[in-house]
Formats: sequence, C-alpha cells, structure tokens
Amino acid sequence: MLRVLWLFAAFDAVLLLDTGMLFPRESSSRELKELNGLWAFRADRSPSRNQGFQEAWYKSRLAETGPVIDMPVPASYNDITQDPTLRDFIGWVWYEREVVIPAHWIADGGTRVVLRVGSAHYYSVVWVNGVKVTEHEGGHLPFEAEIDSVLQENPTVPCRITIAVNNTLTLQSLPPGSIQYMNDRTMYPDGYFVQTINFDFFNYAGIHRPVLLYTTPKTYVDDITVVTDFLDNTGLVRYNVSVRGATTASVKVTFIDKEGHCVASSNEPSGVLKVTDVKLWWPYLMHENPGYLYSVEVRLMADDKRSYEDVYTLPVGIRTVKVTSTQFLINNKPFYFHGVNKHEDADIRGKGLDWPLIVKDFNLMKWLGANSFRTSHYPYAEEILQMCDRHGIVVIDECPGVGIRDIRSFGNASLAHHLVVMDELVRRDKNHASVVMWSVANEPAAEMPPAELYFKTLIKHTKTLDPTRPVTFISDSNYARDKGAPYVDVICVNSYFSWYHDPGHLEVIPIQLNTQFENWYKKYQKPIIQSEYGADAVPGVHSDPPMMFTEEYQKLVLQSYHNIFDQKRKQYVVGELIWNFADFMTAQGVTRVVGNKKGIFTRQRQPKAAAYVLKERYWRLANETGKLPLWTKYPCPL
Ligand code: BDP
Repeated sequence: MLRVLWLFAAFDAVLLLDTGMLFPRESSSRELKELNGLWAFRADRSPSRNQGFQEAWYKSRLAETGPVIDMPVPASYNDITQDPTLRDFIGWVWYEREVVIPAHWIADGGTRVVLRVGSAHYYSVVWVNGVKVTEHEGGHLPFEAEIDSVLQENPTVPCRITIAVNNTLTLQSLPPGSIQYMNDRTMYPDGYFVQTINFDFFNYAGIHRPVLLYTTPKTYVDDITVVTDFLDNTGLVRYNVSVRGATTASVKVTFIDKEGHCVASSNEPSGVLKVTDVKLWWPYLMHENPGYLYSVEVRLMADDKRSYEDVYTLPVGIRTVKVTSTQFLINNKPFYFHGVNKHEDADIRGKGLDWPLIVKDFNLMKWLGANSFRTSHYPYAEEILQMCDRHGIVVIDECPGVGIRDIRSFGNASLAHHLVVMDELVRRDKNHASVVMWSVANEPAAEMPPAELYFKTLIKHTKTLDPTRPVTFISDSNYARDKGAPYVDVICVNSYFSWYHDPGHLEVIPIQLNTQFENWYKKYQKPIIQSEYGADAVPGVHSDPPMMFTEEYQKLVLQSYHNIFDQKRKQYVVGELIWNFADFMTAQGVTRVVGNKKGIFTRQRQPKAAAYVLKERYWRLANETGKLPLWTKYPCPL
C-alpha cells in the first residue's frame, strides 16, 4: 500500500504542464506524413537580418522573393555548401516546403492535423499558407501547432510550410551567447559582428530533426504519464491519461507484454496497473535480457459517440531508480555508470538526425561495453532515447544549460526560460525507462553570487516536475563552483588533470584526483560520478615517452584515472564517463585542431588507441558488477 501511495504522490507532481508532447506514432486512428528531404532555403543576408520579415517572405513562395538553394532536412545548414559565410552565418534563415494534404484529412472536419518540428536551432517562427501558426524558443526540443483550421480555409491548394530559424544566442538564451559589434572601422568593415559563446561545440543551426504532419481525431489522447515500481514479483504501473477535445470520454488501457499478451487492463483514465511475474527493465550488461519493454495501449472514445476513437501505444519499461549516500540503485541493485559523453555531431550533417550514424554509435557503444551516456550538453533526439530504452543504455538527460558564465545570465529572464526548458524536457522524456537522472546545467560559473539561488530554484523545480528521478548539475573541478551541490542528489564532477591543469604532467593525476574525490565526498556525503575526464589525441600522432596530443598520452591519462576510480568505486564513486565518445566540431580557436580531439573514436567513428583501453576496462567492469548477456564472452564479443 505504501508503494502505491508513493507512486500517487510522485505522479501528481508530474502534471504541471498543460499540454502533452507525445512522440508522433501511427495507429488505427493516427496518420503520419514525414516532410524530410529537400526544402527551399535562403539566408537573410540583409544588414539588419530582417528583410524577410519586412518583405513578408512567408506570404508567397520563397523562390518568388529571391534566390533559393536546396537544403536537406533534417541537417544543420552550416556544412552543406562551400560557402564559409553560410557556415558562419548569424541571423535568420528561411526554409520552405510544399506538401499535398490527403483530402480525407480536411473533408469531414473530424480530424486534427498537427505540424511538428522535432527541433530547430535556435528560435523558430512557422507559417502555413502565409498564416503564422507558432513560434518557439530553443533548439533540441520539439514543438508543434494545430493547422487544420488554416488548411480548411483553402483545401484545394497545396499546403506551403515556411519556417524561419534564427541561431542568434543572447545572454538569456540557453545556451547563452552574445553578439559583439566591432566598431573600429580601421579593423573591421561596416556592420561587422561576431557571436561569442562560452561552450565548446560548434553552434550548428537549422532544422535538426524530422518535420512531420500527423493526425488525431478531434477528441484525442493528449498525454500519458507512467511511473513504475515493483514489489517482489509484481510490477506497479501508475498511469495517467489526459484527454483533450471532450469533457467526458471512455478510456480503455491495456498493458501488453513483448509477446503481445495483455497482462493488465483498466477502464479508468488513471490508476495503478499490477503486472504479475514482472519482467523488469535492466541496463545493458547488468542482466541477460536488458531493455525489456512492455507497451501500454490507450483507446479513447468520446462519450458523445460522434467522435472517432483515438488509439495511442507507448512503450514502457518497469524499473526503479534510487540514490543512497554511496550508491546509485537501479531496481535496488547498485549500478555503476561505465559510459561516455556524446555530442550530436557528424561530418556534413552537423547536428542533423541521421539514422546510419545513430545505429553505428549504438553498435560502437555496445562494442565498447558502455552501459550509459550523458546527453552532453543538450537533449538528444527522441529517436535516440527510444534506442536507449530498447537496448538498455542508461541516460543522464541534460538540458542546454551550458556555458552560463556571464553574471547577466543569472537574472530572472534567464531563470524563467531555464525553468520552461526543464518543463519541456521533462514533459518530453518523462516516460523513458532509460532516463535515470536529469542534469540541469554543465559547468556554470556557480561561484557568482546569484548562482546559488538560481540553481536552488532550478533543481527544486525539476524535482517538483519529477520526484521519481534524481537531479544533478555538472561541476568543474574548481571547488569554488560547488554552489549547486547542496541541492543535487548525485555529485557530478568534470576534471582535466594533466591537461588544462599541469599540462604534460601525468604524474599529478593520482594525487589530484584522489583529493578531488575526498573533498567532495567529505563535504556532501553523496555518490559521485566522474562526469568528464580525457585528453585530446590527434589520430595517428604518436610519441614515446608520451606527449600531449598523441594517442599514447590519451591512453595514459585514461589509465591513470582508472587506477583511482578502482579504489573509489568500492566506496562512493558510482560512475565514470569519458570525454568524449567521438571527436566533434567546435568554433575555431588556437586550442582546437579542426574541432575537439578528445574522442576515443574519430569523428568518422574509427577507434583511437584509447578506445581499446576503455573497451577492455568496460567489459571487465561489466563482468564484475553486472551479468553479461548469454551471447557474450569476456573480454568482449568481437
Ligand atoms: C569541459 C566541457 C566540455 C568541453 C571539455 C573540453 O564541459 O564541453 O568540450 O571541457 O575542453 O569542461 O574538451
């Protein structure tokens, strides 16, 4: 009973947002039309960057108001052409695409047609047939608009979708940035400006994730929330279905196992389903059958009987997450993160969603024996989290709170936006079994006076949104910047000993790392994850004795860290995440050789020497702490 009460309490708090953001899925009541492919594109190169709005480019076909080029969607636009001014462009770019709407979507007036953008970076305005339907601030998260009323106004013409996207970052955006105008006319041309950022990845821009149209009946399942627990052999699934478009509706909820059998059902819009002989969701390498997913099918019929039935099916993994002062527990068993930090980043497509890349990265993570990753430094595509659910890869889900280093980015406007972003993130990702912790920021200048209240508010808000998952914020090793630490559940620390501090001095790693762990643990008595560590290695560059930037040096940095991890993981260190899974693009600068080279794989996903060190270690850790799947054989399957 206590368990059930806990589930109820946890659950009520999750419902602060007023509309859902379910991933679009086809069903007997829902159709989908993907708008990926080539769009017409033009950057607004006018000095004010405002010509498109002044001339209302959304009112007619983009090709009628100026030259257009082909632009693939999804993709960042930066690396698609040979034009350096487009790669480094700052301001509004315009995308347009026409689509034929199936007649039956508009004919009977019983269908809701929704336009959904998986993500566009950074600020977007969307028009359909010249009518503004929505705008959205922030990359990395989806937004949508109902467009059936616009379509009905002119059902015979093709539907023209125009999306203007602006990559300008401000002191209040997330991540923050600022525009610097260079006014010295002896040094810079008239009107010259640059974007300044305090984060270490290229500010790729454009429409990064799929754009699509989907339909629902007018009465529809707007959101589903599930919170899971178990007692002995019984799974407990607290669910809530929220309905829109009718005041009363009948609901049928069916819980289905992987083989398609109904294992529990209910006719209530909310409640607790009991699943006997539950198959829990386990992380990769912790169990022989990781990533077990049930599905919950929701069928909805508006009571007026005039509306159509709506059907939505959501995959659900049953698992629990808890934190003690020394452990991170999944299903009440100690879980040790042996994983990676990633970026959404690749040649040509930048941050555009790319299935071959996604599947390749999962194959590499499994090859490596990685059981987890952090979505450094922003929310990744939902498609990636679905892969994590299915493969049992554990996720620390990070919001785009990176590079908050200017005191003006700690004001009320910044905080208000940061809270909205957390709302959007939790709303989108709350039902993923793979997501075990929220990260509200990476390495902010937390020593600044307003930071403590800022992070206290942010972390408390996140816990109210989702009391079922721990919350963290990622600190750098500068101990003065620990102001968020009193409020988090797990301490996450990044450090770059023998790299940014004492460069070239591998011998200082053991003592400095030991001091780092002891300090943080003594002060906070919370489990610690080494959330970043690493060194750049230019692939193919070698030296013995090792020197910075060689593959040998990168290997030795890792090994020196590992020795200390092995001592501390017996005490309170609960994870290690290498920086970084693969090389990635950054802004140009004197410390970056065509991007950040701390990858253990190259940007083209080929292993450096360090990858083999990590692979050997991760499989050994899996062997010690988990239960290797039957199909594997230590040290590794390949
Ligand atoms: C860390 C940052 C990460 C950087 C890394 C580096 O969190 O974004 O890429 O340093 O400099 O402090 O390689």
